[in-house]
Amino acid sequence: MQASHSTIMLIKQRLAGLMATAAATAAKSGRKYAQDTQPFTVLIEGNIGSGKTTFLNHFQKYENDVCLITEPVEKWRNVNGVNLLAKMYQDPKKWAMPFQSYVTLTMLQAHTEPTDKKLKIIERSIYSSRFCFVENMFRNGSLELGMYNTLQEWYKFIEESIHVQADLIIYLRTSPEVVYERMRERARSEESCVPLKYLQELHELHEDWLIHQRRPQQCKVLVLDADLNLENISSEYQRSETSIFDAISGA
Ligand code: DCM
Ligand code: MG
Repeated sequence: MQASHSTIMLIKQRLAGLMATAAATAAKSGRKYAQDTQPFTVLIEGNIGSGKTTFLNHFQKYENDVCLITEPVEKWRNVNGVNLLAKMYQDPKKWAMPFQSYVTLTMLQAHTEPTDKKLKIIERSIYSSRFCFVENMFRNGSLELGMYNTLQEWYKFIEESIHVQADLIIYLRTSPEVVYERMRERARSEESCVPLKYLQELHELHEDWLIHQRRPQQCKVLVLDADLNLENISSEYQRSETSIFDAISGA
């Protein structure tokens, strides 16, 4: 009980600290926090098990020129000894809110982390949290209206005061049935309770945002067929590499 409360307080304090710095910077200069600090940035989006981490690993060979930021799952699994990812799946009504607050903090750290590389590739973003995961958690009752509204107020404030660089989104598009099988094969212990229905809902929200454009659009979207297995996906990887390098040279 004590540990839960102090973890939630710690997350709130850290997020508030970052926001205070951002607000002070924006107010003083009329500019957003982290503005003009970021290189050409690619966001890798897709359902759970769509192959985002594998995709990022493909770019390891360019590590001298590319800043690769994998999704901070390890941070979510260990917030000073507390596994927030597991708690969120075990007791979503209690833990979805602190979990998504912490995801927001860690994604902002990824978006604003300085680098001298000329390309940054990030696994997921604050946008997929907002448009897909948080939306879904509200719809399925894990987030109450007051919690959801609080997160929306944070997103609004972040939008006004923090620069989130996004030059290209690569959408690893999959079928829910395919990623369900992959998720079960990967067998991440926290996800053992995730049903196919959850992946279908997340799929529809990704489609609404990245295909049907029912959400604000951040930048150009490149859609890859990520149902393909590892042996057959190399031509899709090649296509994305070409798009990234073309976009950078045209930028
Ligand atoms: N996740 C979540 N909310 C977010 C981002 C991620 O609930 N805003 C969850 C989904 C997965 C895990 O975190 O269980 C990340 O795994 P993956 O990278 O395979 O999608
Ligand atoms: Mg991953």
